Amino acid sequence: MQPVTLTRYLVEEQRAGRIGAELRQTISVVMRACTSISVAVSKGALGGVLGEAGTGNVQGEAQKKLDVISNDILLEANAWGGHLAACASEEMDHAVPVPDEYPKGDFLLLFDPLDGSSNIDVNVSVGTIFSVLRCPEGHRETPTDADFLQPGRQQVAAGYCIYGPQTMLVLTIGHGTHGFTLDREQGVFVLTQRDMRIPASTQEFAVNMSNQRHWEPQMQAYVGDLLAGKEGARGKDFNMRWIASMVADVHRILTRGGIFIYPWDRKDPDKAGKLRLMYEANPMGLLVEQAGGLASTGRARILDLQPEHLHQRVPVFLGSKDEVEAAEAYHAKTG
Ligand code: AHM
Ligand code: MG
Repeated sequence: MQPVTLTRYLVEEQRAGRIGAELRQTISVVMRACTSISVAVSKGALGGVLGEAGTGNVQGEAQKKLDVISNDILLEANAWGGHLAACASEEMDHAVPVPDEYPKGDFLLLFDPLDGSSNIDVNVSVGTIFSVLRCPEGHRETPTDADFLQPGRQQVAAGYCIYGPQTMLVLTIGHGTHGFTLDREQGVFVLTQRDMRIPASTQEFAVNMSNQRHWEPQMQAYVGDLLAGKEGARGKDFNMRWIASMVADVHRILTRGGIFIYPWDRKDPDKAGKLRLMYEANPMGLLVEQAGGLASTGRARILDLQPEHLHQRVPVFLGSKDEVEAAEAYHAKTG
């Protein structure tokens, strides 16, 4: 049987009436950009792309050279196609409308150009995360930050491209979550995991345990019971994995189940945690829900949150359904 390429998958989805031509083009362009980022990432020291850029982003984090390179590749690739009205990025203060010389399209694109980039210099998997929203009626010519502030359930597509031993795209257009592997010789993504499903129950969790002492009591109690294993309230042993690269941790969960947690902690007066709602939690949340899992703040569904600003942060609990529900039950208790 002929392999199903990403192009063919998207054409068939368009024929089935599940996406329009502009959204198909948007996804294709993002994937072209990700193919270029994959090449830059894989060159490493040979391409002179490792190390700090010497600049900071809007959240005051030091940017790596590859953060800046990846952001520029995505912006450039998406400027002229006529499918977008504007882009917003974790690495830029405000949304950037499509330049005036090009036609504007119906969609808004958000991205974290290189998530987990603190891992890049040690040759651990990193990735690009993206989310697509519809531009509100009548705002296409003059889109602003406010046009992006839509709940995650309104995303029309979301995905990530992981740059690991294989470069893979994991994509949803709201009809299941599917995995595509980059055939590096041909330069095409091939459908390799149709309809990824996250097992409902799990014995694996992912969290940065070094923050344990800063967590709220509910989170302490929940993880305490995971660590207590068979002898504790949960009655089973749990294993732990933490790659510190969200794409890699979520990819493992989409492949074999688990729960990924980045809670808020007392170091953060806003009680929001580290991860960004618009660039990380929403797209990953949609992918996980479309694979049968859950994505929660510990107290509410992530995809129902009304964003207040572009770079908003949010606590994240996502993955196997039964385990996210178990974590929510601990957080429902007052303490
Ligand atoms: P980044 O977008 O600046 O790379 O930060 C997000 C990353 C996630 O990929 C990962 O889950 C998390 O930060 C790791 O944080 P920590 O270093 O606190 O373990
Ligand atoms: Mg990130």
